[in-house]
Amino acid sequence: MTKYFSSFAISVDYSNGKISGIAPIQRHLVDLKNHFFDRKVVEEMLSSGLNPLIYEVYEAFQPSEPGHLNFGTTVLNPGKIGEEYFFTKGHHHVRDCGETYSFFKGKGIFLLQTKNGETAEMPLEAGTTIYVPPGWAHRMVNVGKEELISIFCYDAAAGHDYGSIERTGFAKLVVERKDKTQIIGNPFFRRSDKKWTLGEVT
Ligand code: S6P
Ligand code: ZN
Repeated sequence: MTKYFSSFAISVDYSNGKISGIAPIQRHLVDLKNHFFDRKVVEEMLSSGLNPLIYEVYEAFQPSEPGHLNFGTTVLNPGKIGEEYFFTKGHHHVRDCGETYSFFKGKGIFLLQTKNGETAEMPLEAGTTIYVPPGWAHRMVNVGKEELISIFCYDAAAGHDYGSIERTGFAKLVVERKDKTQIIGNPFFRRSDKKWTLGEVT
């Protein structure tokens, strides 16, 4: 017999992405130390006690079974580590499913890639809605001066695979060079054994 759960409403503050009654998951630099390209800057910052808050996720979790949806907001702060703009870790879903993101504040780049090596990038601003099809890893990058804020929604049974991205990296990096935002190839993509240093970016 189908088990029905109660409906409910949440209140999102569209000025800052906070959802009342939900404690955010916080990701600081230390949580992304294996994701940023310039490991030397990461190590210098952490060893001198600098551990900025990169982003927060306010998520209304449902039972992780088919039929339910998880939804919430992501608030990605502005900033850079070396030349590379702040970003979310990025992940595949364990059980392939689609996901939507609707952006209502800030400016960014959305990065997608499949395990077969296909990639896609999309510019983000208030009003942009992204559809992430099943099979595509996804990451957002904040290239603006204010928070990049979005609402997401995905299958509650999807699960998250962060390990694949941690091992391979993203195929594309988003950096500021010569006062310009640039999307460049990651020369160490799929080279998790390699010690990254910024001087080696080509
Ligand atoms: C979950 C959905 C978002 C992200 C959030 C942070 O499938 O994509 O809730 O969790 O945007 O990104 P990440 O890569 O750290 O989970
Ligand atoms: Zn996702």
